[in-house]
Amino acid sequence: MIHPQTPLVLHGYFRSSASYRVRIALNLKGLDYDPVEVSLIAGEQRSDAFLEQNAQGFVPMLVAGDDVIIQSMAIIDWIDRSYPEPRLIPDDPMPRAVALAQANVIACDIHPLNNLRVLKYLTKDLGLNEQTKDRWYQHWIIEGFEALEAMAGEGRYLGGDAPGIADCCLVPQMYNARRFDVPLDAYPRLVAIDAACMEVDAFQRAHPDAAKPA
Ligand SMILES: N[C@@H](CCC(=O)N[C@@H](CS)C(=O)NCC(=O)O)C(=O)O
Repeated sequence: MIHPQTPLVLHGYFRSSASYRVRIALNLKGLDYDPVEVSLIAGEQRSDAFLEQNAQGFVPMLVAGDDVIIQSMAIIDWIDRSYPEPRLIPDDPMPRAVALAQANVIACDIHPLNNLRVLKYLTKDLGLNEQTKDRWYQHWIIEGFEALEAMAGEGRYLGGDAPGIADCCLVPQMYNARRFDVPLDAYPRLVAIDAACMEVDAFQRAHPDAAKPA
């Protein structure tokens, strides 16, 4: 178990949904951390200093004492193993598989197709206009949300009675969906779960509007 006093520093960007997931997880655990804003717009994730710690050049990156952890799902798993209460990823094999499958619909099958470098490639390298790029963006959310709506259980949260790793992924993805005008009427379970999460202080404090530097 990690020492409770180990300082945690989260390198992220207020609007990055992968960073948003980790902010939620840290807040749900009641952990204090120092946020370091990495401006993706200014390209700070590509600076030599950042690449030295994170060869992939992505946010989020969590620094815990002398350790550097990258990839939001690995970071949430590390947090969950280091600070076990409340659990974000169940221990039992079947609930664990369900939670990770729900989370991965977003983390593996929606988000990577829509992140900044993909959108830049579509517009700058392949010459897509803004309207076509937005259609691309919406398409992958709609396809993923159709599946996730069917996979959502009866609980207040995707995690059941308490928020879990899939809720950490859902709320930022809903934020992105709204930013890109994806109609959400077809996903009443996801809308209700998102609303339930947003009643929880840990989710409210992680919102991009709260994380945005002054
Ligand atoms: N699979 C990674 C994805 C991280 C990712 O895509 N981060 C985006 C922001 S949400 C980023 O840093 N983009 C920088 C870029 O595309 O240059 C994770 O879950 O951490």
